[in-house]
Amino acid sequence: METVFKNISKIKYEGPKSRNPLAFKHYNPVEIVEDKTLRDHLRFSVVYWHTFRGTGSDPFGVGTAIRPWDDGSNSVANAENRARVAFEFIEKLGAPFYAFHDRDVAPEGKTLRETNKNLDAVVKVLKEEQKHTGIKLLWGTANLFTHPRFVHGAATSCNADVFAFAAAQVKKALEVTHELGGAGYTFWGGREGYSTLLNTNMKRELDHLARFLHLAVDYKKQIGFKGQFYIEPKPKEPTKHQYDSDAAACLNFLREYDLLDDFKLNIETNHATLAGHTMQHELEVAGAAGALGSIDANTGDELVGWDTDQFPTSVYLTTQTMLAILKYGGFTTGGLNFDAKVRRESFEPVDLFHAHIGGMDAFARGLKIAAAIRKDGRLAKFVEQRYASWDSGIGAKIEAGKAGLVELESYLLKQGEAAPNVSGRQEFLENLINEFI
Ligand code: XLS
Ligand code: NI
Ligand code: NI
Repeated sequence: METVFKNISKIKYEGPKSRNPLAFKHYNPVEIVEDKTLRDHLRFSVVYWHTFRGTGSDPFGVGTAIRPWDDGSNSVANAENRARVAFEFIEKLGAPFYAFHDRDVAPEGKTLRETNKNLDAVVKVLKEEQKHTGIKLLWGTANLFTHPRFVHGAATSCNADVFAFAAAQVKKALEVTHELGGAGYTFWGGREGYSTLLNTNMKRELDHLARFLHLAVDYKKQIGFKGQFYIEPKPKEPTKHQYDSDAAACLNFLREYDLLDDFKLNIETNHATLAGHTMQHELEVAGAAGALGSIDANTGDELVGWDTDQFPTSVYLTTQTMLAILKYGGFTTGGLNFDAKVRRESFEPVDLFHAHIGGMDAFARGLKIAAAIRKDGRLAKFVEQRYASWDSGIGAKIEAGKAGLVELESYLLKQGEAAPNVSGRQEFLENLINEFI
């Protein structure tokens, strides 16, 4: 089947000298870095929601995107056709994975039963397309935020029926993800948060959210779904305060409710910056807790303080991201999922290719640069030496739990003063990184 993108052939690697906008300059999927192919390191994934359902609408204007294959209707036939087009796109791009919400791929019906039937029809097409293209599902998820029933949230709604509806929806989404061999399943909080505390019982809402996730874990085991569960932190939008506001908040919540063993985090770049953190920070918090699962790769605008979901193009950012990923042993179930959308002004289908090619090339460069920094070893050595006082003597004793306050006091009484500090050398290290970029 070849229809929509007939003027675009499979995107090939042509090397850094190529001037072909529809070729990779840096992403050579079979190239080996640190004993693994780029394809296996980066595990690129295309998102269904932005790339095949995004219209380019914003609060001030209607959609602008030209998508000749989409008849604009809510019919199942249109959804099935769209799914075939999506796979044609992903295959030509050469991304090994995709991700979707239940409602991206199939229209909502009048009743839950009808909605599930619509989903089954499209899942049949997805399954066929996965089979003949070899493209796999990175993760599935349920849209628990668009429909007006979710106005007060889903798992944290004040309306118990809405909790039940969301639970039924997740049940179905888990079955479908399982059927499609998904490597994971993501819970992004949607409207799990509040607009005002005046009408909110926060404790009760958090208890309900935990109950909801426990139900999902139970059902996952019941159906034998082996994929990884993720929570995706985000601090605001759509609600004023989202409960899963950042990696630390998510980890604390998971720990408090005894869910830590069953979840990892899916860290999104633009969510990290909205939370007032860097991506590097969020990856480090997740990684240090052994919970770094997957990445929603995008970027925000430096001047617009909102979730603009732009394609990542900064090599500095991708280098930092890949340094963290390599440090924590690389992706296992996760990958680099482009939760990003083309700008409203980029309304032609070919823009979808430019956007993804750019993101993939930026990450290929980030990976190669990160690997070179690691091979060089100076950065790691610097950090190691910075903590040398902990490797022996009093430091080693403290770390081993063998020194109490009494001993520390007598140590210092003998020393008289702490050993002198050494410069943190931030500028030196920044220059070092730039040697490789
Ligand atoms: C929204 C989130 C969402 C999740 C999937 O900001 O990024 O797209 O990734 O529900
Ligand atoms: Ni996301
Ligand atoms: Ni987002």
